Amino acid sequence: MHALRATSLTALFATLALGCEDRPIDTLPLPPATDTPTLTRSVFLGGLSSPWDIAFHTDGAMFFTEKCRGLSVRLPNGTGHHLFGSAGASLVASDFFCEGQSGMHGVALDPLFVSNRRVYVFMPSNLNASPRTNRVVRVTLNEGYSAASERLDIVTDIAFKHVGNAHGGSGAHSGGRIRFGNDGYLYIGTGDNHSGTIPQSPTVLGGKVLRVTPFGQAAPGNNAPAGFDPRIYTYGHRNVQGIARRPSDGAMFVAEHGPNHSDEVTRLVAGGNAGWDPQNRPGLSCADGYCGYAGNATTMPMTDVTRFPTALTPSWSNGGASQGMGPATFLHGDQWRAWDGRLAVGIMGGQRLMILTVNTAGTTTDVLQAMLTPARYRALTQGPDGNLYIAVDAGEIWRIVPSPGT
Ligand SMILES: [Ca+2]
Repeated sequence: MHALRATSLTALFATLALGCEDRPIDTLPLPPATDTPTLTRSVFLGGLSSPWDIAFHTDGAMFFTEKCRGLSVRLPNGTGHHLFGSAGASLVASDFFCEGQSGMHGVALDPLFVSNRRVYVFMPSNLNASPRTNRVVRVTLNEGYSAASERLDIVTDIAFKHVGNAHGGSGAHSGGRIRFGNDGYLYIGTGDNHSGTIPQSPTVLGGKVLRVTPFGQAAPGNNAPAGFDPRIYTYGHRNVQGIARRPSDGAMFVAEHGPNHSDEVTRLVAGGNAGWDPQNRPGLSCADGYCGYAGNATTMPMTDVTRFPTALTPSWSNGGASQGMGPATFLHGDQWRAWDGRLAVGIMGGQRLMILTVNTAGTTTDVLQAMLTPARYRALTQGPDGNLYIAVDAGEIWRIVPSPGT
């Protein structure tokens, strides 16, 4: 198991409003500065290789994925086990591989984990040789968290970028975050694979949010348009790497990073089109049929309301250069003080944490920047202790403890 390191420092925060030039800032008053939490950061787990996602059981067991290694668990007593994935795991997946951006990504615990011990991961597989696919795979753990068994692949046909093209190597834009909703269904974010036609395709499971039962069947009420795969909940996405469930009302939001502009947060509505359509069109002819990088926020928008007038309106767009928006989670509990109920969003290229206030209608009304240590923020998950756990690409999982401001 990885060595644990425990360093600590106090992080400072600024209430810097950012990036809201495309919408009026707020009807909600900003909280008094003294109600802003002070955050203390420590390195909870180090020595990891590209950690990608984090999930907790209520007993404090922390599951985490590493892109090329697979699924592991860290127990509250500090011991751990490599459960599923590469050689050395309790359950080896010989079809699992990592390539380019892809590898073992999202992890989620079954809502009934306490009784059924089921854990779900998102990963590429070569069981289908050409094209290879991304899958959502379920395994079952023993009581001691030391062994995984009973693999069941619940979704086997999520689009994977099998070969490179003019826009990047194979494995790009797989999406990969998975989260259960309050409704008990699993939400699966997928990516466009640098394909012009996938996001609006009614049948190819890339550039989508899927919503399925724990056995992978289409969830009732997905409201996909006629002719669509019934597992599709929303479509027209670029690369869904953040999914957040709002505890107060169960609303689901996604965070996506834009091509070279327009990172977006979007509240999901069943059957909705998020408006990304990077295919050739009159006046544009793009290498390999993908125009995702051929334009700007006007000519190749992340939400194209000219082509799709009823597209889902983003909750928030940064309105400028993309800074690599990735994971997102709602902070909840009194310990977060004025940030209770706000959406934390991790920025990878921009190497910071953003704190968004999202009203009940789903609109972002103010944006703060948390002045934490710069890093590529890959995963955000609140633990059962009420603290925020952050995976960063540099190979660490941080614990962020809020305390009253001064
Ligand atoms: Ca959009």
